[in-house]
Amino acid sequence: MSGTAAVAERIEGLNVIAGERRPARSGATFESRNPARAAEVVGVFPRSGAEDVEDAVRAASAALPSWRRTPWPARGEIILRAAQVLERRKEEVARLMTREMGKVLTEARGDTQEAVDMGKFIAGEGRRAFGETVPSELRDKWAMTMRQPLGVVGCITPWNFPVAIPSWKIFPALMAGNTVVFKPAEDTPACALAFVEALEEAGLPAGVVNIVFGFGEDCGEAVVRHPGVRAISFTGSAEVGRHIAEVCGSMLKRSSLELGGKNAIVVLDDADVELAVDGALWGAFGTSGQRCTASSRLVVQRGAVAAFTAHLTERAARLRLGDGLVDGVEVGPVVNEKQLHRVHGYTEIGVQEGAHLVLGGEVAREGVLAEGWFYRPTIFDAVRAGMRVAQEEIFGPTTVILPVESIDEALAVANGTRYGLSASVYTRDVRRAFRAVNELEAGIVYVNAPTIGAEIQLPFGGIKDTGNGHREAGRQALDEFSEWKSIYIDYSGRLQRAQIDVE
Ligand code: UN1
Repeated sequence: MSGTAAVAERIEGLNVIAGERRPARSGATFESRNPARAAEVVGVFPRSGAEDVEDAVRAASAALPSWRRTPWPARGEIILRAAQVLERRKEEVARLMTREMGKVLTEARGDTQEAVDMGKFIAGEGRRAFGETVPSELRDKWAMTMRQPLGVVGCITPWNFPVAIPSWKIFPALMAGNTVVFKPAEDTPACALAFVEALEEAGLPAGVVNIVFGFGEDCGEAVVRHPGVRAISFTGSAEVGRHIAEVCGSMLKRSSLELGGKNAIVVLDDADVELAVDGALWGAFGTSGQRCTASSRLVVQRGAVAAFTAHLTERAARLRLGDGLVDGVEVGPVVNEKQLHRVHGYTEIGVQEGAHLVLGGEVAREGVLAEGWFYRPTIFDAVRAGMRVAQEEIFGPTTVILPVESIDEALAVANGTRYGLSASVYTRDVRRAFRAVNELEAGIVYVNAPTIGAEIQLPFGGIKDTGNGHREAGRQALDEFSEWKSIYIDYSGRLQRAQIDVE
């Protein structure tokens, strides 16, 4: 692989509505830029408004009757083919992703692979999608269930996993027989278009997935408020999620929300400290810390804290920053200038709160790094549980070390946030491991591995303010996008009254 990023073409993206390429009705556009070289425009996309969303919902509604009648296995075949297209185009999609949102190429390949995995996995539901058949209390009567689609669903996705997260939502939505209006993050429109192109190439009928590019306030909001959209699946900030839940609640519309995290790695004093350092390094600084699952808190028992902090700091200081397309680069930029300011703002907050800055804490400006939005891997130690840097989601390459005395204190500190997505424990003691697994308040728990790295065959999601009780991925993904229908078939030829004519 060559060491430098080739100058690539600029994409002229358009909405995909009813299978047609369309600009925004207003003619407005916006640019997507490469965060490693802010001057480079990756593409220009329509800045859609409510009228474009109206067109997209209309197209999705028109496509619904035929798509929901398409047999489940036939829908599954199309999803499987889309996964195969992404697999074939993996390198191209990954390079586009690195250019568009900055994660290093190996991670961009992983993101694309996660979508391939999701497609292959959920396509199999085309020949399962089990319902129940249960006994009836009456003679010559059957009782059973089947899944039914919701209708038109809105999928609103973030920039940090710009192919994987759309796949978690759109593949299962389609599998269950829904049609989709897709509003991807304004930072990653090109990746979203690549995902939709894979579906098109796989033979998805026109109008079944419609993509409207644009911003949350004028485009996302219109999707959420549209009465023709029966459900919203959203991944993003807690603030926006709360707003979506309120709007959907007032409209009696389903919303499934995957929001913030402040995920803790607990390192107990009997842990393999080197293994824990490996995990913390990957969990905190992978994707420049821009994962909902990032290991943004490191809760370390007193006996391990000196060695852990020293080794982690030494290793993090050596991480190579740069353009993720360049061989050997380990940490890419943050996604945009606003995030860069936000991350630095939290460094200032931590310093003011009296946390001890042991590494980083500044924008990286030397050489070509000055052309992009790079922030140095940042570590605070001697952090107390109540500090804002220990409570609020920073979504950047910043992690905090919280020293604790005992496993009781470790679990209390780990559980002491509003979020509950992912958590991990490092220990060699099976009793302590199982206790932590049982008591950590999180939707996902790891033992001797960091808080990132969920696989698509298990459900993904969190408790407390991380969400509103839904799960993505796994077989549970279908629950988000389907209703149960209960069916009674009486073949007795006479009126039988439930609860009354029983024997
Ligand atoms: C996210 O950050 O929103 O478990 C998704 C992980 C990835 C997915 C992260 N498989 O870290």
